[in-house]
Amino acid sequence: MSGAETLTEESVAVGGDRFVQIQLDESIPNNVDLASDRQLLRALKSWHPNYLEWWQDMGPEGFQNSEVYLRTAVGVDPAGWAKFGYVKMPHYRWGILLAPKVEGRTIAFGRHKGEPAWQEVPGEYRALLRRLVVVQGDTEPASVEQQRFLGKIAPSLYDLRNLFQVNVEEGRHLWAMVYLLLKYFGRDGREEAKALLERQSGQQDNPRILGAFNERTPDWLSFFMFTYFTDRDGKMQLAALAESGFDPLSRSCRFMLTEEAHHMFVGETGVQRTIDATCAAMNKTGIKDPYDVTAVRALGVIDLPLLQRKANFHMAATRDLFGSEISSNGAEAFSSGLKGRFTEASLKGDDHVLLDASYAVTRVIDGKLVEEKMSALRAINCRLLDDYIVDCQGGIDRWNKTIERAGIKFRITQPYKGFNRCIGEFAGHRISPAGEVLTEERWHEKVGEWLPNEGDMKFIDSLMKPCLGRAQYASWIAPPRVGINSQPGDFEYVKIA
Ligand code: BYC
Repeated sequence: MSGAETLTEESVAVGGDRFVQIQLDESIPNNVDLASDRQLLRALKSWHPNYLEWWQDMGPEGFQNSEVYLRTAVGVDPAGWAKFGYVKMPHYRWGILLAPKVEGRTIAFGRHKGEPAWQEVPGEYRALLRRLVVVQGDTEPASVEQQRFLGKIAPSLYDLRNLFQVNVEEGRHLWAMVYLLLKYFGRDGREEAKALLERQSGQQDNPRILGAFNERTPDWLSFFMFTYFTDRDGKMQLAALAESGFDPLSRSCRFMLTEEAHHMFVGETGVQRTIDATCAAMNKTGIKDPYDVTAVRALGVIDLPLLQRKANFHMAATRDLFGSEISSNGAEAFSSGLKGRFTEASLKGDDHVLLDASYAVTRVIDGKLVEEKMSALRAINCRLLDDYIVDCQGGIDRWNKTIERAGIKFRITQPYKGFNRCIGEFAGHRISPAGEVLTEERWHEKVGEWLPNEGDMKFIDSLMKPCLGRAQYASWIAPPRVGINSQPGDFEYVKIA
């Protein structure tokens, strides 16, 4: 490689007078032979400073000079793909890692079923494929932007570290999609990669593409609900893209799923620990009635009905991320072999082409919920959503076990699929969590019981005070049962600078 194209030891301005030392080809953990791919290096060279600038401006506010105990993906060997150590976030080694190539892999579904998986972009599907990569990529920086103010109100150093772990890994997931854009989509890929750093969550003029990624994540309960429910959409979508006939996309997504598991763990255990603290405080003071909200809140913990309302909000917003239940885009993404169903390759019972297959979709017809047999192809989004709803239940069951064990009569449930939806079959209809179609008037009477109301948000806000001493936890959340990478209870997960 010529000196001009070597990206070692370069100082890059990242806005104002901030300089970050980068050694691009050496410091990026990768298994894509980056060092010998001149074109890709050149494209990354112009994108990377913009990424660092975005991270400084839109990433976690404060803490950029703090040493954080982070996991860094350094390879794809299941036995040792990551290493742990203290790192300042702007120096995190965001890498480009693809799951190992499966020799002889064929396309498992759609009209190209049985053909060899594509190693290059199939020309006839270029625009659709690029759109899928861009939508996936857009969600990653969006979530970092949504969470950027949470550090200042973290309930512990352990949680602060987990937040930053999720943030840097979402950053790496952006890299994974940018790699595909820069490597396979030429000039328009470079433009799309640039635009991924320009759209901003919640911004009026240039918002993020999908609705839920423009919502605020104003508090830690929202963060835990987001990482349990919305990162699980990430899991489902990545799993569907991991089935792709475009092999580089499949391999990227397969590796991203490895990291995604920790994000959902943060969500599940975050809610779990919130429930632990609530149940312990209620039992300690002898409060039996979970609806005695005034008494429960006076203990500095979050009442269970409020937890349910928060869960309702996040479940509905996340269900919208699956797109319309009946979608010609979805059908085309499947038929063209770009995006499969959940666990497509191992699904039994149909031909994976689905030209004659049907699928039951619930629709609202004349004010009633009616199940209709639709073309399975056009109902591909509906099916993924149904699979997602099943997948959500495991953690909810574990939360309920804790409540039950504490002897408190309360169950967290999933609201009906059509509750509070803005996209798809149920959009424009008022449907209760129990699945009744309501009048506008009735909805407004009841909505404060089903979704977080102003009083709820004020109360949560009042609890969001930083608690950043070693081994200390805010009143509303219990300590974790085990430390990250088996660290002891008083471990200093973040050395705050
Ligand atoms: N908000 O036929 P339709 C993650 C658009 S999360 C706004 O209904 P389609 C993560 C749609 O783009 C996973 N717009 O649906 C989690 C389309 O626009 P165009 C992210 C929406 O296209 C946590 C039009 O409406 N990955 O990784 O079959 C933290 C008609 O669309 C929405 C993916 O989503 C919405 N909610 O499916 C960090 C995978 N829904 O194209 C990360 C890639 C739809 O006509 N994306 N629209 O201008 C896809 O597979 C599909 O684009 C969708 C939509 C499933 C999103």
